[in-house]
Amino acid sequence: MSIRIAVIGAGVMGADHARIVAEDLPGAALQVVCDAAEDRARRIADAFGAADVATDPRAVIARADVDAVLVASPDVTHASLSLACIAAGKPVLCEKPPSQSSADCLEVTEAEVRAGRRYVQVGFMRRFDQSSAEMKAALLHGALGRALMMHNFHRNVETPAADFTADMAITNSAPHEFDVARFILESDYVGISVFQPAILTPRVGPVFMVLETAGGQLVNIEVNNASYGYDVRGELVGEKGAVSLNAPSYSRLDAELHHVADYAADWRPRYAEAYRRQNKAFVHFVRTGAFSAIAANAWDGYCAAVVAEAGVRALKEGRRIPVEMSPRPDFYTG
Ligand code: ISE
Repeated sequence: MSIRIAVIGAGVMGADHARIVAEDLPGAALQVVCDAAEDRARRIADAFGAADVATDPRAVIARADVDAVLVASPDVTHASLSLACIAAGKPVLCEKPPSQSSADCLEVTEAEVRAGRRYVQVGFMRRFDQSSAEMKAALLHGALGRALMMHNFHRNVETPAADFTADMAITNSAPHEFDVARFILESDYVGISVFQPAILTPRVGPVFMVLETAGGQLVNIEVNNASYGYDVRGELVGEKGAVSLNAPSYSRLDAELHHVADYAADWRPRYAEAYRRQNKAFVHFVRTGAFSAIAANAWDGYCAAVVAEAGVRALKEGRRIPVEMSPRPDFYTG
C-alpha cells in the first residue's frame, strides 16, 4: 500500500514537493494539499491529482488517512507543525530551517527524544546532491589529505522575498552551507565572523561569512543576489588536492565566437535530483523506520539554527561570535 502523504503549504516549495510526491515518488501518494488559502491548495491539488484539500494543518496531521507529512509552509510554522507530527506519531519531512530560533529547534529534538524514536527529517537537500556526495567521498577516501578550507558561493537571482534582509541571508539561505559543510567535514563549528562590503546596493548586498570548525578548518560562505542566475559553487581544499562542485549542465551552445551555458532561475532545477533522492529517503524511512544515514535529522536542524543565530549577532556586533551548542543527546549519535 502507498504511503499517503499530506503536503502542508502550497507555495513554491509546497508545489514542488506535491509534484515530486505525485509524479516521482514510487510507493507514495499525494493524499492532501493543505494551505491557509484554499484556492491555492486547490490549484496544486488539481494540478497533481491530490485526493483532498484542506486549510487546517493540525487537523490534516491528525487524519487517519494521512501516514506522513511534508511541511513546506512558511519558516515560522515549521517547529510547531513538526511538534504536532511527533505528538500524532507521524513522520515528517520538514523544509529547512526547522525554525530560525535555536530554542524552538531544541524543543523539537527534546520532543523526539521523549517520544523515543525519530520522526523528523529536515529538508537540507544538498546532502543528496551528487556533487556534494562526491566531495564528501573524495575526502573520505583520502584523495585530498586532511581538509583545510571550504569555499562556498550561494548566489540567488533575486531576493527570495520582498522584505529579505542581510539577516535572512544568514538565517534562510546560508543554513544550507552551514549544514552541508558540517556534513562533509564531520565537524561542528566553534566561531563565526560576518562581513559586508562597504559598497552596498539598495537590494540586499553580499554577506560574507567565515566559520571555524572544531576540527580546525575554515569555511567561507558568500550569500548574494547576483541577478545573472542561480549559482552555487563550492570547493573543498585539502593538503593534497581540492574538489569542486559542478552544477548539472546538459548542453552548451557554441555560436558567434561564444560558448554559452544556461543558469537556472532558482534552486529547484539545480537541485531537482537532490530533492527526489531526499524525498525517496523519507518514504523509505516511513516504510521501514530506518532513518537515512545521509538525511539531516532534528539535531542537524538545531545545529544550523545555532550557527545562524551566532551569525546574525556577528553581523550586528561586527565581531567574531563563538558558536555554543547544547550537548548532543546520545539519541542523535550514530
Ligand atoms: C531558499 O529558501 C532555499 O532554501 C534555497 O535552496 C536557497 O538557495 C535560497 O537561498 C533560499 O532563500
